[in-house]
Amino acid sequence: MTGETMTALATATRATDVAAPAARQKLEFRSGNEAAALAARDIGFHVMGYFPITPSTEVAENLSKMRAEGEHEIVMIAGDGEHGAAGICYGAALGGGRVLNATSSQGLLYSLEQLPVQAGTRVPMVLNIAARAVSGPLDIRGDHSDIYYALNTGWVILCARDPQAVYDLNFAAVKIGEHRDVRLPVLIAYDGFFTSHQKRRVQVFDDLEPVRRFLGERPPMPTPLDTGHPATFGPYMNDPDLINNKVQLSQAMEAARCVIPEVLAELEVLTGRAYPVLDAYRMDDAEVATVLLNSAAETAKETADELRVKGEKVGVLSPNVLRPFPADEFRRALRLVKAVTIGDRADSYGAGGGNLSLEVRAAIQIDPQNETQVLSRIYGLGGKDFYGTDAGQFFAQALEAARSGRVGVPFAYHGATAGHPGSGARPGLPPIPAAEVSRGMAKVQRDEATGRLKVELEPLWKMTEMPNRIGPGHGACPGCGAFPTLRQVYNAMEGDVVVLFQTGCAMVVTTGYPSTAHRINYIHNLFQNDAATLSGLVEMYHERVRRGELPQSQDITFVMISGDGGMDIGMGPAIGAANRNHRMMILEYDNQGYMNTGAQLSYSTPFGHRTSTSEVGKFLPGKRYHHKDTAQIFAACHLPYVFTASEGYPEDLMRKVAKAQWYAKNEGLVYGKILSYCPLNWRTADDAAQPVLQAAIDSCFFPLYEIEHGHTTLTYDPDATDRRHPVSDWLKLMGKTRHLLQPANASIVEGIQAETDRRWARLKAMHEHPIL
Ligand SMILES: Cc1ncc(C[n+]2csc(CCOP(=O)(O)OP(=O)(O)O)c2C)c(N)n1
Ligand code: SF4
Ligand SMILES: [Mg+2]
Repeated sequence: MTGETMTALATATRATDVAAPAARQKLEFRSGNEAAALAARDIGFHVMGYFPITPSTEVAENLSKMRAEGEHEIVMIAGDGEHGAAGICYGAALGGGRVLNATSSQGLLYSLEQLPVQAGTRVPMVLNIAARAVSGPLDIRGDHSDIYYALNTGWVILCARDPQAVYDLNFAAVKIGEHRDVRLPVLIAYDGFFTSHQKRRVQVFDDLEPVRRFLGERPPMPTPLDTGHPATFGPYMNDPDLINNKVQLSQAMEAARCVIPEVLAELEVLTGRAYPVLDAYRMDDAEVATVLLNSAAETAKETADELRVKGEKVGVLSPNVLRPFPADEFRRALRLVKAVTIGDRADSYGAGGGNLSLEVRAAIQIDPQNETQVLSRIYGLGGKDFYGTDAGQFFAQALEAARSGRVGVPFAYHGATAGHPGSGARPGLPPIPAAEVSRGMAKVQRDEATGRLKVELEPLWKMTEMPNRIGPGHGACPGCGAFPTLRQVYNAMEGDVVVLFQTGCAMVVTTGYPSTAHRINYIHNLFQNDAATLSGLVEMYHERVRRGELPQSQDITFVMISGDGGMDIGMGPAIGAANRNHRMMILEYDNQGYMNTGAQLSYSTPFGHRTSTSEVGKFLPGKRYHHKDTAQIFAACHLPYVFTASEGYPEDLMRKVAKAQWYAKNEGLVYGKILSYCPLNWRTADDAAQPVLQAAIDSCFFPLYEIEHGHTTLTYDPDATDRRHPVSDWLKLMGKTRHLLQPANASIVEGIQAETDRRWARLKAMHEHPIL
């Protein structure tokens, strides 16, 4: 190492151990998500509102595990979607306690409208973002397209480049947001997967006393819980006042500009780690620089070291604070820099650069002495790795600009490829013509006496000849019930079918680009809005047929396939579509959890069941409330047809699907809930679907019935066949419920039994009643 290199390293302002810390700490090996959860535990938030989404889900999962072991007392509330979760957080924060959330990507976008409300009413809380690409197309890996959407919301935004920073900055976030001059919510952005999942050494507080002193109590703020001082939170406000409200928000952000360095300095005393507002690495004498956010900056630092050894005067700038934007710091840092490449992990399409690039350019533009040449590059989208060689190219381009005094290409995408022009789509199975799958497996007739439909089904063995509208080769787990379910659904359907799959296992494992297992037209949209999407398509179809633009003979059936989770987050639009009674089917395969994201609780998860967000331990016995009765919710929309079914009863299921298709074509919206096996997360054997589903049905936990024009009919009655068993016979078959058989959890089993009996008795009464 040269003398120059050593000096430069010593003056680097990277977050490193800089002083003996005031708080005792211990070394752990943790990921960014674990670090966020540990920080939450150590801060002792009152409430967490959340909704699972990769890659931030582990924050809630880790906290659920810790809660089960009694390591914290945070009240954890799973929202019905991120919009709901953000609302939970806002309400809880208005209540005067400390509040936490964690999300990513579409989750942030789905909650986005809540963010300015919270900033505008000045209600602090902390939101961790494991940054991930925004749809579409759907990509679960990391870039910064989500956090850039939050730039204009009025939240303070801190950037955590590694798990240690995630841990440390959570403490800073609480204190900054609650400062009397700031009173703003704070977002901490760290890179999805690169930081959220990669384990690093993390110093964790071993003595919370100094931490408590650092944080202090949450200062009192106006709250609707103070009934002695009634106040109006969120009044209707027009001109001339709204602009003044925004001035105050702007002033709060300016105050944060002063408060943040103070808090970070206190944090440094506490932890021994420094977080300058703008992290400047080897910038003292740098003539060329690159500007990057978060983990990519750490990669570039290593490249800068290598270039320094070769005598190039290069450095790296990377903000630890994105809002308020450190414009002064950038101006100072770039004053003597001849050329800089600014990398954005998200584009601001049509603006000639991503937000970081635009803002740095704006910052230096007002400095008359600044002559820095700027190159804007978009890199690393959708989780594309950023290696030292990429950083090397950024430096090389800036070095060239510095030498020549001109920028050849001011704006470009870095790392995009032309693909394989002319190679065409990879051949898969050919599309399946309607005639090939219209073999009359189910004949539907209306019974004129009752007005109900009767279905005559071909024997099951004949069904095996039916070509499947889903090709083989999808990536589901062995034993997965989603695909036998879909096979049965398709077997009973005739003609052209257009499907919309909501996000979930069945979607993810069938459409990994550039392949698809779907041999018919398939759509995917965000599952918080899919029913609305399909309803739009249905209406366009009928209108174009009416106008003679499409042939009536085509006669398409429109089917939405959802998981039970999709019927949580997508419930509102589904009810909307049901109330409008579009001619379409909504079929839910219910595997009792959000399986695609790692088995978190859904509202359909039964009481007491273990999921990764309703953990089991000394202090938590699984999910705390009963499963949602989605079929009855849709029944209350007075649809022509509602049914429940299970892949374990194929004939019953196919009969109902045939009826459903008839109603969806002729009358309006149909909803069906189908119990579907998930060996991975039910913790059962791959080949045990039959006994487990049978036990769920025989215990009356999952009754099989249909509601035709408001008339309820049980299609299988375990009482009548003397097959009824207690729910415990079903619970003992699954790993996720085995804990319920311990004597300590007897009251939960009694609770499940009582609720099952109550719902069953109600259904039976409806079945027997001539009107219901
Ligand atoms: C707005 C938004 N929030 C969260 C997610 C993450 N997510 C993808 S699939 C899924 C769960 C789906 O559960 P379910 O509908 O039951 O289908 P399953 O995975 O069980 O088949 C979640 C939470 C997302 N894609 N978008
Ligand atoms: S996790 Fe469950 S639902 Fe998802 S593919 Fe595996 S078995 Fe099927
Ligand atoms: Mg599910």
